[in-house]
Amino acid sequence: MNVERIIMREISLRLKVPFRISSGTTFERRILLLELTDENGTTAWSECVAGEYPNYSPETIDTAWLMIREHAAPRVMGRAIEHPSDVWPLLERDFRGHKMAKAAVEMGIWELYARRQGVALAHLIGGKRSSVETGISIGIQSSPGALIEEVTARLAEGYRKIKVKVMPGSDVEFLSALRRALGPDIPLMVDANSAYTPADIDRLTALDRLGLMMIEQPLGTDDLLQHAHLQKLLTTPICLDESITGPDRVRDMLELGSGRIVNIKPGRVGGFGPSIAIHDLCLEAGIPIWCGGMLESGVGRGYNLALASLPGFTLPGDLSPSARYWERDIVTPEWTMESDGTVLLPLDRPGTGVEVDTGLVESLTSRSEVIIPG
Ligand code: OSB
Ligand code: MG
Repeated sequence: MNVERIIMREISLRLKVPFRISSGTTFERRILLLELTDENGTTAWSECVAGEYPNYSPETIDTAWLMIREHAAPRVMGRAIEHPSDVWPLLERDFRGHKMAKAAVEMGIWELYARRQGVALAHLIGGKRSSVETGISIGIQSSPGALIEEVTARLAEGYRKIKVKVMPGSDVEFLSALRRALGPDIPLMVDANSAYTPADIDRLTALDRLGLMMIEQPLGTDDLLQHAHLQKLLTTPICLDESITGPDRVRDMLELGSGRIVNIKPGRVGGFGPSIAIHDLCLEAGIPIWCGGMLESGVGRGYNLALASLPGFTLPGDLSPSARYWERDIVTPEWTMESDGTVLLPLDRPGTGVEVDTGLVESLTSRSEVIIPG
């Protein structure tokens, strides 16, 4: 296979409801899409998950745009690619960081390969499931009452896991009220996006008493050692998100005891190659995993859903249907959720199984650029 052209586009998509996490609020997503074409004219779309601001990761859509154009795309274009699993090593050699930029290119090549073979992306990577269990990630709310109302509505829709964003001041009081209102059995977890430090131990031990499924990324990205100290003090499993930038960080986590659950986001770790490596490591080590999200459009969502079909993904992912985010998604059909909180994988169709609404994308495009080999 030979990638002969990549078109980069930036589109803008307004969220139905602003999404607030400890480090900032997103109203509108600026999304970087790639359209890859091979020597036969087969095309595939992929999405870069880098955000508007460097508050989750050092990467932004603007750094990713530059790195894809100048480094990631030129490395893989105009050369024979035997198999998509060859792309991750190619992008890692003497090329540090920029995992989200690399992932957009790497994952696009998996999709392109699946489409030219006429197989489902989930099947290509060894997925075994035909549907995946879905949870929802709920942004920081204005009051405990508002949170209770929101969670009640979402449980009624069928979601299998409720993740609530927290930060100091919007945490213990909110979650205690939620537990009192909805009882000890609802599948509840929190995500701090690094909002705490070891000095917040009292808040963290208060959260520990609420019977949560896990506490996601309480401390800083680079604080694997501090997470290990914290995990020893807590009964609740720590789940790492930002800290896991690749398989090596999972090995560190295992050796140090920094956490007991891993959130895999293929965009964060550099694509499907490293995601599958992390999946295999965790399966071997008995570490439960689930697939996280980055408020993707239906394009990126298709990749996350395919990945979550691998056998190690035993916990519900942040894989909500299109209508949770957008008035109108850019794919057809849109992603929908069954009343039992599962999303069905369109395994009878090639690739992710959805098609991009190119007319809609064109109308949302604010800039585009064509990359050709050479
Ligand atoms: O930490 O998981 C996170 C969104 C943007 C940045 C970071 C995170 C999130 C989410 C949203 O939690 C999950 C989703 O896509 O629904
Ligand atoms: Mg997270």
